[in-house]
Amino acid sequence: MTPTARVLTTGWISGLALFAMAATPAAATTITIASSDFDDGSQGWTRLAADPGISWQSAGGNPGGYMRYDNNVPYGAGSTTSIYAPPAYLGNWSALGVTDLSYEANIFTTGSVASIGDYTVVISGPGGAFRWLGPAPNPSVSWLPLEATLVESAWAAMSGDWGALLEDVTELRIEMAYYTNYTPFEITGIDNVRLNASAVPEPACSTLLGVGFAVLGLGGLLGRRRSRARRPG
Ligand SMILES: [Ca+2]
Repeated sequence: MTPTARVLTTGWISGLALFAMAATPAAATTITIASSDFDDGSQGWTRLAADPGISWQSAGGNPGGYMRYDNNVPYGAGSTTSIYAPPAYLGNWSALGVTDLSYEANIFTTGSVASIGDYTVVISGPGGAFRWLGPAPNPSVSWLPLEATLVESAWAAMSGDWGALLEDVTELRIEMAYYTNYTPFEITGIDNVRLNASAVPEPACSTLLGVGFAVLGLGGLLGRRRSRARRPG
């Protein structure tokens, strides 16, 4: 191979590497860290012993199974009327790039309403505890989509520091009672919980692709050199 041909080959390799880098989209994409459709069970979500009114139901969700809260079942001391997330939802939310927690809530019956609360999510850990300030309950929409966006202004501090909390979220609970009421009591449901994050593609990926092309090109050059060396003469 002549020196000119070698320069041309190197230029071709560099061009491919540049093309690979330029072709990689820089925009963030949404990924789901954890999700629960409750179609085959409670899928790791738990409740306190003080909340026997919370149960998994195999049908009546959106669609399929869902988690149900029936306030007609007497609750015990320390009740939080909440479902608690399995470990897949927990961890360093800062490093994971968590953007929001979304779920669907249904109020099958409000019961006789004495006072009205909010849709509520609570996250806590060694760094503190914050409560999502959700909207007022809406019993007119079946399976209302809700989104607890992970910006500090959408949450109220119960203790600690927002940044410190997000580095180690050890508990996530979604409250299922929205009213203070008297008999008959409220019956509600939750389905389709998702913890979403933003994934920015690593530049290292496209760089590696470029290096890969370069290595392939170098391999080709060496191969041609060797085959030429074997020729007699
Ligand atoms: Ca479901």
